[in-house]
Amino acid sequence: MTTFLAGGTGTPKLLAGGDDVFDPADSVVVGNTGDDMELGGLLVCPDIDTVLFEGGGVLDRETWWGIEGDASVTHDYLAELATDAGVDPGPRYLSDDQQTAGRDIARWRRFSGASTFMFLGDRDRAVHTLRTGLLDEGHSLTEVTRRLADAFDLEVDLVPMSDDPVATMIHTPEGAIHFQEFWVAKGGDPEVLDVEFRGAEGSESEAGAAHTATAADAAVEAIRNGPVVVGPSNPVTSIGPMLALDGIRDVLADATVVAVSPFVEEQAFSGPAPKLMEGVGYDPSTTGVADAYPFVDAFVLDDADGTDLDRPVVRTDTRMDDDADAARVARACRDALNVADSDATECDGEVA
Ligand code: FO1
Repeated sequence: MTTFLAGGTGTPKLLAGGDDVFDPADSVVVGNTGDDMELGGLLVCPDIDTVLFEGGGVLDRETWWGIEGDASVTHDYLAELATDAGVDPGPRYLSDDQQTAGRDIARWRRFSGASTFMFLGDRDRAVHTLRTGLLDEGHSLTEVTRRLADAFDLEVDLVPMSDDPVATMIHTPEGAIHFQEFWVAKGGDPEVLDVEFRGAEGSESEAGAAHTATAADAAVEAIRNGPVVVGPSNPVTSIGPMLALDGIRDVLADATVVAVSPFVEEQAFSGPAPKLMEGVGYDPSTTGVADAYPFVDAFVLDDADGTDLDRPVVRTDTRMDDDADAARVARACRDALNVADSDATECDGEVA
């Protein structure tokens, strides 16, 4: 069995092309839920859904979120009505009292349904409606995610990192904002002073939580049964929320883990990783990734990445533009797992 830690687009891309290397039927994917938000009463889980939709063959592969060719009837009409009603598209946070009232899992990331700053396609919205309905009936996010995975005929076992709320909050000079406001509404522009995983142990607002978030049992068990592959996801907001959970950090320390750097030395492939890493005090580079991942036993780096690390390295071309690229990176991950297991020192060169 292999366990993947997934968030953003890095690990989902690796999974999509790596199915000949890592048998999906023998893989567990632990999804980040720090990006999740409640919009108009619906729980949206972007990082879970990217894996769900990709595995179900319906992912919009232009954006790596949402459903390909999804209709936008509801979104368009809502935006039109809101404009006519003079309603700003938002993000429109509910009041502080409402942030911690109602369903627990949506704490600290509740936006009113009048917010149209995020696009929700019609079929995508149906997924959130079903998910939220089942949660309200008393099922855990793990149970609901597995039910949705059945509906999409997923081969992998997809589980969330936690059944409790953990909200990724970006601290900026203007105050703390939810990750989706930082990324979607503000295009990743604000200065990042810090990143908080609200609800996890040690977070600023932990005292206001119903209880401190714990890792989902299924996630802990999957990591314990590893080995574990961390794809080239953003270490801060895609993987960081998982590392903020004691249960996950503890089992990762004992597991065989390999990670793909999302950098080529100081150059990130895409997204806000450099700014976020600097914001939390890591060098925005492969060196910083290694510092953020003390539990990793071997790394996969790009051929052009000459970073000297204190752990074994396998090199390949880590750019993933298509499934063939992803298959190559998956093979390098498999080789890195072998290197980690055999405790070799360094294995350079193109991976077969
Ligand atoms: N990203 C955008 O840039 N704009 C959007 O309107 C948007 C809507 C959206 C709706 C559902 C969903 O699951 C994801 C969505 N995303 C959107 C992607 C998302 O903001 C991030 O890319 C992830 O949270 C990072 O993994």
